[in-house]
Amino acid sequence: MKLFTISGILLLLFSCNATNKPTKEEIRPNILFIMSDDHTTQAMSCYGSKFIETPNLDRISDEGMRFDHCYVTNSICAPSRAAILTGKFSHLNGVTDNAKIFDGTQVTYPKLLQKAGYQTAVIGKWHLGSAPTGFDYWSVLPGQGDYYQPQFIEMGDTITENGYVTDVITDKAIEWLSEKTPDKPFAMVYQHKAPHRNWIPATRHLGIFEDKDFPVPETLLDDYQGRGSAARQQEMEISNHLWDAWDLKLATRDELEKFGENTTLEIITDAKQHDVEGANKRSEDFEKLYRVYSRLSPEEKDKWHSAYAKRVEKYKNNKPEGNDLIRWKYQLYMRDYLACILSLDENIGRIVNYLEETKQLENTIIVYTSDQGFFLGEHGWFDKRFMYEESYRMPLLIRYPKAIQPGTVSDAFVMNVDFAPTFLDYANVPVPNAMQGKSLRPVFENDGKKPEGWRESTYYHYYEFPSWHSVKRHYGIRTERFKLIHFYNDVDEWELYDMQNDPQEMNNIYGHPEYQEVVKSMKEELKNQQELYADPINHP
Ligand code: SGN
Ligand code: CA
Repeated sequence: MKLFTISGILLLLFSCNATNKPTKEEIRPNILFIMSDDHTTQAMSCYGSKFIETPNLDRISDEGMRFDHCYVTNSICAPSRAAILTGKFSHLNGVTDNAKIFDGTQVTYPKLLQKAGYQTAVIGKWHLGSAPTGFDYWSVLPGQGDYYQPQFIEMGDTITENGYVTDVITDKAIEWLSEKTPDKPFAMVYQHKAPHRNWIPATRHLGIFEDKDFPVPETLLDDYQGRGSAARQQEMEISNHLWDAWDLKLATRDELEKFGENTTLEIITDAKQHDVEGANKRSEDFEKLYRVYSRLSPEEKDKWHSAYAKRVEKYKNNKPEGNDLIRWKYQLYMRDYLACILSLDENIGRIVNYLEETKQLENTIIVYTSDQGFFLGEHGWFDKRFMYEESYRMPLLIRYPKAIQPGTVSDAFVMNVDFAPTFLDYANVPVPNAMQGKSLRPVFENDGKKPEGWRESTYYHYYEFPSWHSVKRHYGIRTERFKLIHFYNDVDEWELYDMQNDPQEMNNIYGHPEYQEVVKSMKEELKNQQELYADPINHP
């Protein structure tokens, strides 16, 4: 019988007074977990972005706590999501890479909350291969999902909605919030597709940054001297690995229409005469873009072409060369990526306002994060995967005035596996021993400062190789001062960075005689972390 589980008994003890009704103080908080896909701190004004204003995210930060050292355990989508749900590292939850299917019979925080009487829902991106478990209601995008006219799998049925994905996910989230019962607390997992590749903004933001030039990162033209083969051999360079049509939207209306009518494009037949491989890639590039383009309504197509006309014209008639081409591609990439952030921020404003209007704001823990960080041209890259800071660090904002001093900033080292224990802790549900993260309560209670006895390092392990973007397998630790990384599998290379003197991670100091002692103690700490998290990997 459910009531006689340990959590049930504890709940009865904690949540009832003599009249069997919870007192005001005993009311458990709602949890709104907001996660976007590939949104990095460099594109949030509360983290000092040089590129964009995000007023609605800033509000969560101003009224809550901003974490400056929140790290992902494995910088890629499905693994991060599985770690968040289970509170465990990839080797224990089974989702080491995006191709793995999440075993939904595992213990997750939504399941435990559901058992403890919470109403639970997941809306938006899911990307875990199996159907969601532990949710009273679920409506999720299949796989990566689509930006326009997105399909959802809603409680097992496939449906298509009209509109732009970020707006639609929010409409659905608000609808669920308005229909749930007021008698029980809720935990809603509200997850965006944006700003994931191929970075398509809402029609109202298409072209909004076309005349703007964003500051160029110092390391855009990085030549990877001072790093190892992993940095040199990846395939995520703005210069070489962005696709002209798919990523940069460099295709005319005529080309797209002909492609749709199965007319062979001249640019492809011409290319075939001297470069068959290049022509095939071009064809694949059009195919990918056409698949999303064909979802647009005629009005959306008009808006699309007027937004991109200028860049397409330049591409056809006045295409830059050499490093100018890299700088131009960087601008095109940034214009689309950042325009996706505008609707993301607007929609987060909508949901927070909804909670405020319905007087649920003060009793709701609001979390904003992203499944990992992302490169915005640093080291010449887009995408993530590496343990280098831009992709390793996650944004994390938490608003909960009952426990968190507004406007606080935390320098404590936290990880995505800490989220589940935190939610369970505040919901008065015992945290299972098997969860590897820690509740952030002591950090909140210490106004963000590192609490006594808090962890000194974060542990990381990335597995998806060989695969997309060719980032080699690696694991490592980060402490306040240093980062140690071991690339393994097809190589055996170590890297050490001094995060204080070399925050951009340009100089691998592993092997420098003056750092021998540091290496020794970092390896010791790495071993401790691997034992602590039971990651059985052997390293020399
Ligand atoms: C797609 C993207 C990749 C991206 C992965 C994983 N290619 O495969 O660039 O790294 O998703 O992203 S695309 O051409 O299909 O857009 S993740 O966020 O889901 O892990
Ligand atoms: Ca992602």
